[in-house]
Amino acid sequence: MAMFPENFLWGGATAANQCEGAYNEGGKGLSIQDVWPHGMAGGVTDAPTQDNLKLAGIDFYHRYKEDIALLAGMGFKVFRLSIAWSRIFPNGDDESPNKEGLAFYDQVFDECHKYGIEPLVTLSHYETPLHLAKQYDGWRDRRLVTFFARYCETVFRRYKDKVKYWLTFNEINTVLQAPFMGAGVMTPREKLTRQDIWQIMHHEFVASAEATRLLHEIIPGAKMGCMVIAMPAYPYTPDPADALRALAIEESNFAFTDVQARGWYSPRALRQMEREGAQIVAKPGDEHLMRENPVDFIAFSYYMSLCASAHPEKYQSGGGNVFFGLKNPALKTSQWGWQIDPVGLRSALIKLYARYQKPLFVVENGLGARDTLVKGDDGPTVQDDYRIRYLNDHIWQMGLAISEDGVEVMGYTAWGCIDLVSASTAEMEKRYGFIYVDRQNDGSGTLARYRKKSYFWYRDVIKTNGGALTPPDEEA
Ligand code: BGP
Repeated sequence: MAMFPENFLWGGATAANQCEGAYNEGGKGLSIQDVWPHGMAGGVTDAPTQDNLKLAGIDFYHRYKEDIALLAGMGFKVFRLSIAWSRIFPNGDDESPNKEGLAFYDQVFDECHKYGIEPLVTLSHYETPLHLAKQYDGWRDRRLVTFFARYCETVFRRYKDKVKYWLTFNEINTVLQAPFMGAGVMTPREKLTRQDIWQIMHHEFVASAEATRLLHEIIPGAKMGCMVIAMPAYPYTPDPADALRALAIEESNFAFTDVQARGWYSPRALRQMEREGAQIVAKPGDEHLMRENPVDFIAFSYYMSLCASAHPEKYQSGGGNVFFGLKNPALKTSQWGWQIDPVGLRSALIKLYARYQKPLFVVENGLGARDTLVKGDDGPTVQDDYRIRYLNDHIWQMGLAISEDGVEVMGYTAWGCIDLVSASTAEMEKRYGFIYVDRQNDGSGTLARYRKKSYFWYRDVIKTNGGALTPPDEEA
């Protein structure tokens, strides 16, 4: 059965702060990631510190040619990467852009096109310029809308012949749990009121609409996507109260896509604000701008589903990145406790498409695992059958959503297609790649790249447009 349309965009995804390194080269300013060495597990430092693996990343900044050639070797049609805002505007609020930063991405995009790879660019992937975080408390301040628009306009004009697919904010819904990571807000989460959170969201929504407006004006035919963490929530038991709890979790996620895909807050979100005593401070024209400029497609990351109950204290909790639910006894977990649920991807696709009928794009999915380098016929490699199984089963379910459920999916970019520094734990040894990078948690390693078994597997999947996938093995 042909599961995938002919022009399906197969590829992989990265983010600047997790792979580029060169944190202080080429005129780049500091981003919040440069002073956040241990991710969700730790705090912010005064200045960059040696233990921060992101400062050097995997040195993509200097090795992008080799890396893109390796990705091209798998037949990539699309490569998702982010522009580090602080490479273009070192402080975020500068009047004019940094030429060296602009030139760097020109080279990267040219290199992609050399192999017929379309770049898919995230404008803001957890890397708010540090100055904006310190000086303005990040997206709490309305002025960031102006700074972001200036940045967007600059990169749209510069790359108008090179980039057709764009995303505004990576996993915009993380702002609920992690406003520092998601929105560069320095005020600790516990000190923020619900009013603050709604206001931060509103600023990002306005900025997203303005970015979409600018994109359509500057690059006719280009497509803008929003990007959320999709996480289907299952009721822990058939108790209707549990079902309602699960529904509430999903609705709080839809609150983001509702605004970005439809243009305004849903009646449910407006009621919730009212209940919480929150009143968004909007400018005249915000509503019009947002209603007139919804995104063209909906992109999302999918790693796991979660379970919900009206009585969570009765059950064990499960692991997760930013959102945590209850442990689902029907599922296995990754080495980091993330629940592995390929069918959940199909259900996320069905739900999002039913709600919006806009094209979807799976822009992150993958298994973070510890890999062991072994001797292969062709040099060092990793026998990562566990990763192949994970990806195979997820992609299979995505195929079913397309072929059986009629969902329109533009493409699939496997997360961390080349090993990089993890976002939540800031470590190197949580690896997602088809390509192994010799860098360890203590910072040691040669940075050499080696192709894993999954590299050749994914190459076949792409070459056969999904024909090389195998039906999920119930026993595996
Ligand atoms: C998403 C982020 C990515 C990425 C991925 C995997 O939440 O958008 O940046 O890293 O999760 O998470 P982690 O790196 O924590 O394993």
